[in-house]
Amino acid sequence: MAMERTFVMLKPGTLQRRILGELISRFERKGLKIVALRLTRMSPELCGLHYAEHRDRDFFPDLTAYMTSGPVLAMALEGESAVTAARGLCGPTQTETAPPGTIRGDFGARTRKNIVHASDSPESAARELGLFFSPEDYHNWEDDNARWFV
Ligand code: 3AN
Repeated sequence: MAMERTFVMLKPGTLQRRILGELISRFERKGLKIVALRLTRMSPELCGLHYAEHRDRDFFPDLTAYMTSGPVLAMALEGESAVTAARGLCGPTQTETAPPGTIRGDFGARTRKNIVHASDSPESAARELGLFFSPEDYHNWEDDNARWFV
């Protein structure tokens, strides 16, 4: 296992439904360390960069409309195998069949109104973090509880 940094984004529906705090808690309770946090509104250009691999998909216009409809919360999280850990908390992409216990299984009803994003590899995490954060946004605070999570 390796220490990793990953990117998680809580999408506009999360704020609308007032479940932002509840979702942040899930990542904290897993033992992941928040090292950067930013509430921001995505532009269509940023959405195109973030979801570059989906630009030609039929759902892309809907995805862009949703992602730019309100603020998102961008998070940088650190921990052992943080990429896999965060993806596991989110659950599979198909929200309709995501298992209970995952964020998508517990809070989401439709894939097109997905409420959370988490990077799928350390390489994707580095690229996506670069779209949302500058080097000075990171806080490398001492984690006194780290020994409980390894
Ligand atoms: P994940 O978010 O699990 O990494 P991706 O990268 O395949 O999954 O998809 C990015 C986002 O695009 C999804 N979270 C969802 O909002 C949307 N999306 C993906 N596949 C579909 C689909 N078949 N129909 C509608 N929206 C989709």
